[in-house]
Amino acid sequence: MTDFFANIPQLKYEGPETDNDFAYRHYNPDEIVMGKRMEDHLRFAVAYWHSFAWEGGDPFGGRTFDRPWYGEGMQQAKMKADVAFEMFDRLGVPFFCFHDEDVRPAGADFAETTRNLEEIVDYFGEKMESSGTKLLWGTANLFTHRRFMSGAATNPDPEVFAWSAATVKTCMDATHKLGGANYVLWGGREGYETLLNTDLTREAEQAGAFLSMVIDYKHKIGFKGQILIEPKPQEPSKHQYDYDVATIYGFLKRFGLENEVKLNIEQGHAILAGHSFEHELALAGSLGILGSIDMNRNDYQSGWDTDQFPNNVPEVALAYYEVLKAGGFTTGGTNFDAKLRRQSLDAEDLILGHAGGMDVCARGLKAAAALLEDGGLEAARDARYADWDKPENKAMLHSDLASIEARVRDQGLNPEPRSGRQERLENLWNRYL
Ligand code: XUL
Ligand code: CO
Repeated sequence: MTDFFANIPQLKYEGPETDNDFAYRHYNPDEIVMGKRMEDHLRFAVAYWHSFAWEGGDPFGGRTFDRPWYGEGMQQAKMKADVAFEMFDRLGVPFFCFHDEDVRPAGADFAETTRNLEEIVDYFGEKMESSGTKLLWGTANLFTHRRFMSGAATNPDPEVFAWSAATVKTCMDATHKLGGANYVLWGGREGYETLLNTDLTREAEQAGAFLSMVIDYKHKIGFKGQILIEPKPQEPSKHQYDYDVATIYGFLKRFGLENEVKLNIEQGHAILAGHSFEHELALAGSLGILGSIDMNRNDYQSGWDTDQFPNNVPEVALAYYEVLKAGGFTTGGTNFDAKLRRQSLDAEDLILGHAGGMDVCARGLKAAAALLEDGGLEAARDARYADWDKPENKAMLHSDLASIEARVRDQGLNPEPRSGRQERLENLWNRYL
């Protein structure tokens, strides 16, 4: 036991009327929503990097946090793990997620770095066993070290490709050993700073080959988890190849991998791509590649990936509506890819950031479920397209322009516009928020 969270109790559901800051007002793990426990719908995970590895820096200033585990040794890495698992327990979150870089010190060479990772994986294994906390996903950090400055799989230097492939193998081994439900690939520097020095054709071929090897390795080791790609349009690179859901789907089709890979969709990344979160989720749902979500929010004025905890119930409700409509999470879940503001220095800030985010998600989920159960939105949508179910209209999709022209003439078609009823549907939504 560390004393980092001393004086902070384990959080329980106390209902909306409680005045206890260290309690849930809406997140009630056992409450049944659409036939399933709330905990099993939301599948919350803590992101190790933001809560335990990030030091509060921004582009203009360094560390603001002061944590007893900061440093480069294995001792520090283990203390960090002790505190992390204490937080999972205080919050009652069922899952966590990590990059290799978040959890182990780098060694002098690849072999030592891998040994450090394996030692921490064993340490995690014991803690997961005794606490019941599970791994939502593992991933490799292929973006922080200077060797990745020109990309990982898409690097012009084949030795960096090799280093990256070897690193992903070790991180897949770690994830597999810990029973991870998914493995994530976020292409932080898979993109470019300038087209003047970039060969798009080669870089796409390298990325396709890399992903194929990841999938082959998954099958070779019998990893049953889902491989997920996380879209983001830019930052750190000026342009990232995994721009958004549609772009990744095109990439997967190009390399014949669309049945092997799903997506981990992040709120803030959707906004950076010029979409809404619900747009990205709806599109992934319709393409059958909605896997998991990174929940957070961006500051809409700054234009950066600010990774704040969610605090906007209507937005979150729209997102969970799409998740529920797609059938809910199977291997996926709600990972808080969210960090404190750099002035939030205290241990309790970490707890309260997550607790507030969990309550916001719980409210969003309940609103989404209520609207889905109401059925009004889906009924209105079905009614809008109902004429397409008539045989003569359905047949048109397999017809040809000349036959359709003949039909328009013969039947004297002259379509009358009909209302899209947007305000009525917005009012319907509002009843559930
Ligand atoms: C970066 C980001 C990553 C991925 C995992 O914007 O979202 O933390 O979630 O590498
Ligand atoms: Co993310």
